[in-house]
Amino acid sequence: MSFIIKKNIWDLKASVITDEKFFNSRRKILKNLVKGSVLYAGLSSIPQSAFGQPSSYYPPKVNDFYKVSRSITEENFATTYTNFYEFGSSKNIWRRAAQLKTKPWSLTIDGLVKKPLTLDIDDLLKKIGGLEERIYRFRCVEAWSMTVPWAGFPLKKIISLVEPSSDAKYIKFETFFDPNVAPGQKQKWYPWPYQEGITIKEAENDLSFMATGIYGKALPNQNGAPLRLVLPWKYGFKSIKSIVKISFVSEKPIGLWESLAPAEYGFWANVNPKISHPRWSQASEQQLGVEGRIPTKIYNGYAPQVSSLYSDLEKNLKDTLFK
Ligand SMILES: Nc1nc2c(c(=O)[nH]1)N[C@H]1C(S)=C(S)[C@@H](COP(=O)(O)O)O[C@H]1N2
Ligand SMILES: [Mo]
Repeated sequence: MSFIIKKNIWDLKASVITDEKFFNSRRKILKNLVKGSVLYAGLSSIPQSAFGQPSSYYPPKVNDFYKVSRSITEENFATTYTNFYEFGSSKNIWRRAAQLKTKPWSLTIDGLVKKPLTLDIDDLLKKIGGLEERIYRFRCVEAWSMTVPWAGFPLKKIISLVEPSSDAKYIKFETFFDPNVAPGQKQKWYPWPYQEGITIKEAENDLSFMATGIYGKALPNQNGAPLRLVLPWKYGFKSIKSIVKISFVSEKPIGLWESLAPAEYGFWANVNPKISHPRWSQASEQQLGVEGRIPTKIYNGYAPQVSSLYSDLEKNLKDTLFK
């Protein structure tokens, strides 16, 4: 991201990728381990993971509808090559992100809703009920991509919890602000805290996902613990990390990147191989840990699920739709 990409994926050495068979057998092992620990827990208290969420949440049950025909990205790539500008502009911020305290973690859901809420993430997860796992493609605007199993719940569950009023048209999301923990936030030229927004219609789409985990475990901090958005048909910068506030609003929110460079990182940011970024092509992508490039698909391959959201826009605003 940023105005000039300082490091990019071509620096990464190609490496063996974890194929789905291997991933699934690892999952079985994990599942049995978790079952064992739940039995044991009957004697004392419920075991907690390092990230505070009960380990009995992971790995969650698989939602088979969301699978893909390409290989899962090796976990080590997805968790050590990350964009999280609060901790610096390089991809290698995972050690620094470990400083973030994610327990307790207060989340506020407010704005044009009948039932505003401020609660700890653990209490939110109790209200939500269960978690599920979905394998999604993920495409950064910088033209790298990955394929990862997210754990979490559909964003529309939050909508039904707070009951928005009819004048709520957009949802605005905000990341934490704590420059003592996140040194990137001392850089005053960024309009912190990181902010992003989508329409309520987009939020109601079944693909819109709130992630609390990845690879069958709670999210590591660098991937946006304890709660992040995942919108797999949009460029990655819309998938805001470490959320503390979700507001239902009537006006279109302006994201951090949009406010810095509106011609490069627009509101819709739907993946489109035909519309170049002003400084590079979006026609193809480099998968993390995989040699060679593959063609990028319209809406990142999710057109059947989301193109109806944009039928009006496609007629009227062809060029701005993807910016
Ligand atoms: N708060 C916050 N959220 C963020 C970012 C960020 O810098 N800060 N980077 C975005 C970008 S550009 C991408 S591509 C994805 C990367 O997610 P990942 O690091 O888990 O792959 O997070 C998005 N969410
Ligand atoms: Mo990105």
